[in-house]
Amino acid sequence: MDLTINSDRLSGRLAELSEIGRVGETGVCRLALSEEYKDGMQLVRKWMDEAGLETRFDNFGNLIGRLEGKNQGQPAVMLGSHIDSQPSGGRFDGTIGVLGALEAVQTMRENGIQPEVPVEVVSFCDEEGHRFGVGLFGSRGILGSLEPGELERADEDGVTRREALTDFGADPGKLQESEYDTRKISSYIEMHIEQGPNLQEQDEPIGIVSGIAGPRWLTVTLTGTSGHAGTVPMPMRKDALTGAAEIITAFNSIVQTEAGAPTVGTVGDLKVYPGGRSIIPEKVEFTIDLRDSDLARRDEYEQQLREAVKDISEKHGLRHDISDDGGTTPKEASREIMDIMSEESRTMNLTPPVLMSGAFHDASHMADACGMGMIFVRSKDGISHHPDEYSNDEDIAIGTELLYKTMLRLVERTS
Ligand code: HGY
Ligand code: MN
Ligand code: MN
Repeated sequence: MDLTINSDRLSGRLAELSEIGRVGETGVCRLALSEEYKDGMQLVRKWMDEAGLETRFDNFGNLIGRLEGKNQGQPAVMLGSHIDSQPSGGRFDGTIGVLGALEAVQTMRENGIQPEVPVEVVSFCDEEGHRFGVGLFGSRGILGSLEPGELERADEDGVTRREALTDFGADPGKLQESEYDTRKISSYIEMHIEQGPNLQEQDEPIGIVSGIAGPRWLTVTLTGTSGHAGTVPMPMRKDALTGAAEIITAFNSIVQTEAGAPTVGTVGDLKVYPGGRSIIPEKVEFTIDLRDSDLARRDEYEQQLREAVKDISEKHGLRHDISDDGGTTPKEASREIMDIMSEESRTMNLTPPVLMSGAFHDASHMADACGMGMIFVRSKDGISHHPDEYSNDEDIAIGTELLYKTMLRLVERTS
């Protein structure tokens, strides 16, 4: 395919960024605001500077590169994603969106095209939410959508987000200075790996996203009575882990109530206290990740889960607590941006399939501020959040070419 973007430069940068925080041959651990994250952001900033963007870090730990348009003061077209990763993540999740966005803007400049309106490339801080337990921090931050107490959330070493932001060089006392007047953003587009099997099954390099499922995050804590595993008779036990096991099995059934629905439920982390082969578990803490494209169905399933926690806890004589870790509601992509992506795809002799995103993205929150569009790039075997995550250079280049063409259509219009 004839490409306008420089695919060698793009794949070279992706390979170089993948070395920062590399784990094993192909994995990445670049947790938000970690040293690896800082190194990665500095490298991306260097490339943004080389591309002629005006760069800055904001107080949420976001990196923003800006190119002025012919018409000062016009709302900007924003392109972005993230370079923070899961602890045993892959090297494509988020990074292709940041580097693809930079490649699109750099190509526009190198072709002597000055946009009518400003363009911003953003590498959002802590999309994944692993280190402090809640994600989409940087994109929620610029929109003024943080929950109370988020800066006090601590990682497993007890370092708070506030301390980590300060170490990063941000000023968590001045977050408001980094918030956007959303009238200053006209649209947001993001390229991301699909992280699912659909494009591979349809043998398509890219897809156009119609919407993003909304995750609901909870933490369930069950407390019973510890005791000697050899001496406490079964009828007398208040075993927190037995209760947790029953609740998790119930949750797994609840989310599969409606055959064919895209609802998914995951318990990804579970801690047992005090822990030990010969000790009856006193306390268990586990995470809930419940996602759906239909908010009413998700709310119904959440209610059923809450009832199951209550009933099963009573059955086992356990105290229970369910803490709210937030999430997002399901979001729709802009029809107008989807149509532009389809039109531009046809100039590339492509007809990308339209599909939902089960994964959330920074686009989930940007959709609250402006028209949002996403381009998916094929994931090998649908693997993600794993070192075996893989997308090939050619598919990434095709996705970036469409991102470039879509951006050109959006930046030529003044509002
Ligand atoms: O979990 C997610 O959906 C995202 O990839 N962090
Ligand atoms: Mn991601
Ligand atoms: Mn991810």
